Amino acid sequence: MIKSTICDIIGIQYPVFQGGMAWIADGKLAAAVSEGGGLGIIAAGGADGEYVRRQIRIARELTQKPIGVNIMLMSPYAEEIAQVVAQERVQVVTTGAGNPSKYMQMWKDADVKVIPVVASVGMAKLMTKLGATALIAEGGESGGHVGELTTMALLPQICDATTLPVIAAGGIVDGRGVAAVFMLGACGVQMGTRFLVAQECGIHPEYKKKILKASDRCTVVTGKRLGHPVRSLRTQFSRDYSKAEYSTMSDEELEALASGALQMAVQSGDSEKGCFMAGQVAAMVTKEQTAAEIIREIMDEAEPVLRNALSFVE
Ligand code: TUI
Repeated sequence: MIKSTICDIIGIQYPVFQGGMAWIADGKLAAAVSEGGGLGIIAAGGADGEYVRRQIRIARELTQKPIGVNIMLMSPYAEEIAQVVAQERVQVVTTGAGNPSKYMQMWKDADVKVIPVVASVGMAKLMTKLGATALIAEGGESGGHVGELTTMALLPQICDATTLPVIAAGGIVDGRGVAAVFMLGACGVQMGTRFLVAQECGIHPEYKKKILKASDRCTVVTGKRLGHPVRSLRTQFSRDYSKAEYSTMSDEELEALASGALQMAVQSGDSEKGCFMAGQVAAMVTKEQTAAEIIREIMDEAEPVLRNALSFVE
């Protein structure tokens, strides 16, 4: 049985977070992950505060265990969602794609544990100073909005820069990944791509099919020109978008091409116009399982890998 400090801090059984995937991670998925012993996280994505409040209540109908909310800080609704999180006294808030400094005091006053995603050492130091509970170090292997550094390079640097517990994200899909990031100093993992095919994940079946059929080089990063690099599956959409990025198309037109593309993938599975966000490990996701089975399986796999690590020591 693998346990770590983050389990005691949050009150969860296994040190596994489900990534806050925009338009995907709803109250139902989050509740299934929390019931399975991990931390289920509702993604606010580009939705408003009332959507998030509804999802929190849906999750709470399904589980009494701790849940989290992820706020994508580039969202125009970030401020109202930050308040919903405090009002609803959600146990954990995670943040992404920005700097959550201005909300930290409000969350701490409401007893909400703050676990920001950091993609740089500078942000890790700032969040430590401002009283975060833990940090998520997310490498660019992940799906969705990506930072520059890989998990292998970022994680030990974040661990050296903070006294807080660090959860690793980006490129983790099985027990080997869990064991590897524990060796680099993490005390927990966050996975997104693996949970895309959880039975409780309500994305369009075509999205799940694409993940299950993915191969090693099937993801690509687009969006660098506008400063929001996003990793997604190679599809007609990603090819069209890449082409447009290197054309004379205006930034506004480019923005319009991407807007709504993730929702299109999630809700209609449309590979012409949809952006199917996924991490580099998509090829290693080979079967649909319940969230609880996914968590148990990776934990069961990690244990012998960690035990065997000693065999390398004379
Ligand atoms: O946020 C994510 N992943 C996401 S958000 C998202 S929704 C979206 N839709 C369209 C365009 C863009 C996004 C899809 N995937 N991951 C967490 C993450 N946070 N990765 C990197 C960062 C990050 C980056 C910069 C965190 C902090 C940061 O600080 C910036 C600063 O102000 O210094």
